[in-house]
Amino acid sequence: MTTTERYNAPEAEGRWQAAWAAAEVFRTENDDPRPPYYVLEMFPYPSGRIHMGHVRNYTMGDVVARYKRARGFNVLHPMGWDAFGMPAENAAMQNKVHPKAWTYDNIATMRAQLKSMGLSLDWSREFATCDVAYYHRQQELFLDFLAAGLAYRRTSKVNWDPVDQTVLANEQVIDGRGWRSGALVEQRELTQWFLRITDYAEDLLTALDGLDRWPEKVRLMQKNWIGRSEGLRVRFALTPPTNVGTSVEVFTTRPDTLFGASFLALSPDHPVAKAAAETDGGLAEFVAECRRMGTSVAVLETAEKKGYDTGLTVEHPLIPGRRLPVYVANFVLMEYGTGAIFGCPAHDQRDLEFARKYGLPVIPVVLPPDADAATFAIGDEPYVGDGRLYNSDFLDGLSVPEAKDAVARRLEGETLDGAPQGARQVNYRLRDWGISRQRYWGCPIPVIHCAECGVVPVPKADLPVQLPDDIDFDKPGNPLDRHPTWRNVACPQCKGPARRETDTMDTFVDSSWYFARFTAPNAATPTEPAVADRWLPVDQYIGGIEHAILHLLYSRFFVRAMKATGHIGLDEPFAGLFTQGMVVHETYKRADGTFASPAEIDITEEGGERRAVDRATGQAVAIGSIEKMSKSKRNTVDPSDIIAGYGADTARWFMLSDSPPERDVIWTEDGVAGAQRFVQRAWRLVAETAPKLPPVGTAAPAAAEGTAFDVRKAAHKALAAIEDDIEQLAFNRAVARLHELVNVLARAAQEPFEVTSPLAASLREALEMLVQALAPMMPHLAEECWSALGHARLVATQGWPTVDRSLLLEDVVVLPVQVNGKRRGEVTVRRDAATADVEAAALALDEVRRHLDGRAPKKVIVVPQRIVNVVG
Ligand code: ANZ
Ligand code: ZN
Repeated sequence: MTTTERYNAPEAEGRWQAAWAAAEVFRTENDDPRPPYYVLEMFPYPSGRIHMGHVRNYTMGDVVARYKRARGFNVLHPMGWDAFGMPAENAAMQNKVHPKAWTYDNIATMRAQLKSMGLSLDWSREFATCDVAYYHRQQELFLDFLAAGLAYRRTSKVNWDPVDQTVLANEQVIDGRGWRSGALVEQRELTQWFLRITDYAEDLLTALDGLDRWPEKVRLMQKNWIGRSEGLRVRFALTPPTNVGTSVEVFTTRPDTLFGASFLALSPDHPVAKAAAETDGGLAEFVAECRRMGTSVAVLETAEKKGYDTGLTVEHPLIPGRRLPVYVANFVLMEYGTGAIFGCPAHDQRDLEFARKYGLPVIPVVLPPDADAATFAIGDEPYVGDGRLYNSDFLDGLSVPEAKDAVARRLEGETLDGAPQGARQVNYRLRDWGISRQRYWGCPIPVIHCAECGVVPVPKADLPVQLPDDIDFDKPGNPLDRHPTWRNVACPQCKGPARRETDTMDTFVDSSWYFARFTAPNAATPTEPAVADRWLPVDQYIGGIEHAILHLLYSRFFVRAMKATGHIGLDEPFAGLFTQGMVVHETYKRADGTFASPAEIDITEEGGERRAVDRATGQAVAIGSIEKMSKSKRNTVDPSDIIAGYGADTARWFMLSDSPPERDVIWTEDGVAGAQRFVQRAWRLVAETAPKLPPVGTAAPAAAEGTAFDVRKAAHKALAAIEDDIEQLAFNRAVARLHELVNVLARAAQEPFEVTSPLAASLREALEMLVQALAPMMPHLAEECWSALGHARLVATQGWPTVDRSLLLEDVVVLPVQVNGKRRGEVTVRRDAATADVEAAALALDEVRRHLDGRAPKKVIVVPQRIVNVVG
């Protein structure tokens, strides 16, 4: 027996990566006639180094890409960099390095790391969103959106991060603090650029139903984010009319509770509140206090409900002579509905808190199913369930939906100031997308402000508006604002002195269309529409659940806006979406409370108990909970260390093997060692068996028997199952089947056999199938094995083997045998056995012979694969 050398992964991997690159195996042509398949992983932010989350994400995508390529698709699998954003500026401020240099250096490092993973990417399509060539086309898109009315400018209250000195989106404010700086967020009035995503609110919502290859969870999150609600606008007459207006309009989703109304509440920013504050110092003070507190949803939900009685009153629209007090309240948002509400304390939590605080009436009007109208009362909790209306005049006895409809119909018929008093309305929680950022490292918004002409778009011929390189970060704030020459320009229209817009775009804009740009990365327009339409939607998009809302929603909006402006012909960017779980690891804590990294400790195991010590000091270290890998917990493992030590295939295999891809995977040393053992085991099997096999191209025996047959069956069965597994992204199941197959083949290969034997030919077929099935997951090992099996061409260019379905059937069947209609025994025969053989086997049974009393049967009827009937 030959002794085989251990597989030297680090050496072999570099060699195969070079071979793939030289053969340009992963380069994709747009005019390739094969059917297109687009697989994409969310592109990385170039933070400095790749982490295990990247390894997991990109390994999954790569398995799909390699598999689909083998299945005959023209696969697009590109990579790029989400390269604008704050960290580059922070690095500039802290380390005096230019954001551009910092970013491109990081990209170079991370590109090399990704290449060391052996990903089957078309690197010729690579770009970074900070490349001038990319943001040039983004500026073109912006101008088209502007011309189409999809981009506009207005003043709005913004969340201002006083530390980062920038505007934050609502979702970047977490518990009232900036998501990055952690600073308490302030409210400011600023003129901002917006994209009109709300135009598509209904479409973005209803189209979710068609995204049947998206996780249900993500669709639900998007649905809630869009937040559609059906309600009624109701106008209340101010009585007596005042100089601040004659009526106040509210938006309600519960018009059925109108008879339980006990007050009106206005947002501090409501025009009536503002007008009233002019003559009421106390109110002015209250409004100012609300401003300081902010309006992020989180703040509003946790803050104490507070109000100020304006002294104004309105008339109840359904109860003549009933007046309700008008408050200004801190929990009413100006940006939602009409910025005013009626409060029904019996059936709404906030209203109840408010009523208890200010001594307002609590009148229940919906009676729970089993409650008694005479005794039912509201305590600390409002009643928000279903029931029948009572205390409600013409609504009494109606169900909640019936009552809603009845109130709507009644108020639609009434008029106030010459207009209907009520109007049904659909409302969305979704707001237009504020894209202005007061930052340097982003895509400049291509407009010029002229005192004479107003906002003037930069003519397309003058694009790109390039970021200046000579900037200083000595002061906080936007360096573009302080730039002496960049900012001052001639107005494109009147040629007079004007100034550039110094806001740059939210980096979510950059990531909202990169998938389209990959289809024609060098086009002189944002897209080549026909090419984009051929590739898109992305067949399989893979990324983290943290992008379930914003990135995906913005991309869905962008594709619609690009369609409206002629850049693309479809509505949805991603047909299939998969959100992978996280990579988690144990944490280690020293006695002084600091965390130790896995590399700094040694673990020993005694009697099933694991102990950790600090390698440097020998001190005991506590083994803590398993958490997402993070720098702060120091429980990270550097992919480069693993790749340098064990090889990329081991890292890839481990990432695929341990847990279902949607769940978290626990990174352990043992797990990695196990993956490493499998690599060597598969290599030994192939390398030791290969010299005993007949040459490449030897057909497997069609009618094999014994071990030769078992080997063929095992391989074809495994392959068929792995096809399904990969189609369903159930990579861990595919891994388990490959383990099994290696076991079966390793056992078979131990039997003595001649090179001309059926077993030898069957083993060749089975080992080739094994290697081809391994190839999407461990591509380097697969190439090494493929070559050891005598192939001159790369396995990466091989078509997927064809499963012989007949081998998937169970090979034997058990047939009952009847004599004159009574079951007398059974025979076990090959499924494809000839009728005569089945007949002979049945007649050979002792029981059958006995019941025929030694005579020959009159007739034998064989129903193939079912039954044998003997007539005596
Ligand atoms: C009266 C009422 C009675 C309400 C009741 C609820 C329960 P969604 O489903 O999110 O659309 N509301 C309306 N505009 C508001 C604003 N700008 N700021 C704060 N709250 C506002 O919620 C709609 C409900 O939220 C509306 O229905 C209104 O309160 C409140 F038993 O009107 B309701
Ligand atoms: Zn001008």
